[in-house]
Amino acid sequence: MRSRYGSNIAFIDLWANGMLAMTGLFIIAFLLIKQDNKKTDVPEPPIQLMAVLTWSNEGREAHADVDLWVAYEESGRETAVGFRSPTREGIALELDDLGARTDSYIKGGVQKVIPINREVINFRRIPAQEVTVNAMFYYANDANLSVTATVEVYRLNPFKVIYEGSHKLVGRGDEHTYVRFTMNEEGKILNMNYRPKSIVYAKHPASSSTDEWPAMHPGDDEGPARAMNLSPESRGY
Ligand SMILES: [Ca+2]
Repeated sequence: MRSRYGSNIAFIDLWANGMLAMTGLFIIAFLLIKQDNKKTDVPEPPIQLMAVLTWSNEGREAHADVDLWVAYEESGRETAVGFRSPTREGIALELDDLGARTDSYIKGGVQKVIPINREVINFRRIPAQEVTVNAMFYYANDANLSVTATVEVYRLNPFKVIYEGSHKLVGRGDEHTYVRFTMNEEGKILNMNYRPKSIVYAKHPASSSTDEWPAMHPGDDEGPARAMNLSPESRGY
């Protein structure tokens, strides 16, 4: 009996130690799995919103220069992002596409054109108040040319098409409001409308800071059109 009792104690000790070892291995394996999962987590995208302008790359429209503009209000102050003020507070124009002129290159002595007319403004954050998205027909060799320009606005996390639409810009200097929208911090649309609101020709709402739209000079009270110097020569035409 005694020896049988002693043998049971030894067995229980062995079993308990085995279970302890198994539990330890399980915890280590679990931690390793968790660490591995961390490595494969999808990082938060650096871009929250994206506004995209495209226009035709065929015929005379291919040579037109159209500009994408975004304006937003925060704390009673309006700021705009476009070719004259390409980076503001985490919102940036990627490239001022001048039409075929921007995309030409020489290969083997022959001029080639990349068939893309596209401007993108990326938002690394969501402005607290209303965002306006406009396009303006800046320049074309033919003063009577009309250009159909398409604007798309995307939220990236999670992905959602906020707006997509086309409009015919009639002649140089024609500006059109595609969409105005307000989002909360989570990216939910709170309000959306299509009422026209000029960014290019708007009066400057603030007084003097050169850091505000449209990077005007102190004392200049004639609005962005003058500050932008809309003459074609200013951009090398
Ligand atoms: Ca442009």
